[in-house]
Amino acid sequence: RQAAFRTDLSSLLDLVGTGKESLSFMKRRMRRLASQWGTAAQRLHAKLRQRWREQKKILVHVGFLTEESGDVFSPKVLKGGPLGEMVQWADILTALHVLGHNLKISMSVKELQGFLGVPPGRGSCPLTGPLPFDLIYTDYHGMQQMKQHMGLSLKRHKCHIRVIDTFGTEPAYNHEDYATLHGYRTNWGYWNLNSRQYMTMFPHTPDNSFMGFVSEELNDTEKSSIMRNKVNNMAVVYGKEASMWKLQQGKEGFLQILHRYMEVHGTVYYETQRPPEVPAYVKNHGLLPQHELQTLLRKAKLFIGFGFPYEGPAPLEAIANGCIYLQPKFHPPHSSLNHEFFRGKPTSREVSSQHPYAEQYIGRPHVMTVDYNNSQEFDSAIREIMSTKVEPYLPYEYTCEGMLERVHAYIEHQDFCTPEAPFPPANSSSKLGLSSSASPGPLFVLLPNSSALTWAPNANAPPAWPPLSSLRLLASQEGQSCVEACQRANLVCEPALFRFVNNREALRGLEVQCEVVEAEVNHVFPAFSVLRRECGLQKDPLLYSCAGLSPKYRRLCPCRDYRRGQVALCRDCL
Ligand code: U2F
Repeated sequence: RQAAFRTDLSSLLDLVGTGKESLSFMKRRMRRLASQWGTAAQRLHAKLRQRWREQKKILVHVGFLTEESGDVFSPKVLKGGPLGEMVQWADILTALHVLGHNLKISMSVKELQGFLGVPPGRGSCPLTGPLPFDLIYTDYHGMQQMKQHMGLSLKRHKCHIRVIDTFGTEPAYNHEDYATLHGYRTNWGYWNLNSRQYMTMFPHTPDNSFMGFVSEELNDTEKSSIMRNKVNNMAVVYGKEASMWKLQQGKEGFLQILHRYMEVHGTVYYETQRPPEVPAYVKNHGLLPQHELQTLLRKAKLFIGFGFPYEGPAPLEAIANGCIYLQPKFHPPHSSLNHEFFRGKPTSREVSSQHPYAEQYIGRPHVMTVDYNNSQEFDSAIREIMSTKVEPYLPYEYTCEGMLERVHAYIEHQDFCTPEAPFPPANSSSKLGLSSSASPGPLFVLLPNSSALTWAPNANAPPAWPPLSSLRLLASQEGQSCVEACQRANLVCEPALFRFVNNREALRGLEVQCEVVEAEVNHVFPAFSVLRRECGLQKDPLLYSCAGLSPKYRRLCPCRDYRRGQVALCRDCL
């Protein structure tokens, strides 16, 4: 069956169910954004020009909202607890519905068992027949539940699973044996998935797929009205829970400086009295419903973060409503090695500020990232913000159309069930060699004015997504990851293309001197050591890692181009 775009959300709203604050929050959000989704659907429909899209059977099992996982989120919805995850799930559900797929939603283990057709009880009766779904979207809690209740059949079906994973999982942590041997085991598990099956909230490591969420998009009339009505000395603090305000105490600090120039507003949850962490001069509105927060942001000039929460949706909403987002730079960066919040998360990613996406992908004039301990720097940032005019801005990838486009592309092109052929094929490498006269053409061609090598696909290359035409091969510096090496060249690391550069031809193309070439299970391979003239290829495709780095090695990096405002997709990816 063909999938037809849907512009009406009523059947989705019926599916979501009732009885919990989290569900009501998600439904309010769906209703509020319904017309934006409708417009986005029409635009994408026109862009895809009647392309055939198969209607997929999709199960969405929201593990963290099940009673069986303790559901700590729902009771906190109206009390300042995390809402980012609910924002994202609401948007994922809406995107899948709008794209026209056949959706089932489960929020309890019982429903999960019902949909999968496994008898109630634990693991004893695994699913015997085929999986009744093409795709299952879940989270880490859901994975655990499926393991308990599907038994061994989970292994057979896991290529159909997508794990929504806010902060991301790096390959070294995902690979069970490797994690166990090398100290990368965490409580979140080591599921041996293809790392692209983990889908994140922001484009963190490209080893994972960037799923994202949406923010409201404004038309030109709304934008100019917002710009006319901005109050230059009005600031809103990022922090709906009183504990987030503690971060500014003790340092006689930046809040005082801010207060010298601006009227400070907050949306901190409270029961009866003002929380002691919130100074008396702050105008606290209490936790607001999303649409009222938007109204407040439309007036405010500054949205200011204190360092926590990390990487939430609110800064994007603020920037989309014409605020400048001011945030602390982290020196040294926070990570699972040095910060409680990230400890035990399956990633070594270094978080350079409260919101690295805002810092790196948006930047000035919309985002200012400064050292809060330097009062002079802070002071001048505030004054600059008050005198700078900015337009509301929303990166395309966070619009409804951008999210639909990306999710559509993943559903069409990501296939983790068909085994990928190694390349070059085991017995034909001599035919494909650079120097071979029998070769239909060189595998790698030097790009003019660049140190990158570009792939000249030849007849023997198997199809890939992203397509080979997007591949640029780079060598990183020692101690540099492929994430960074590609970024430096205005490209992005593409794990799906590692298999094309994990070979001697690639080393030869880069004119690497290798005395030995060995294949090993090591998450920084393919790589080479200049000093020791040693070259290493990757033995286990599950360990292809953009994030990996080692001071001893320069890495072979499969980089690719990307669309402006849609980093998940290359130019020819749609
Ligand atoms: C992040 O979770 P948070 O929920 O703390 O993220 P925020 O950016 O604060 O806000 C999420 C939503 O809360 C809404 C706002 C955002 O869409 O519109 N909101 C509101 O409705 N009323 C208000 O008064 C204030 C905000 C992140 F998303 C999670 O993944 C992390 O677990 C968490 C911890 O780092 O941070």
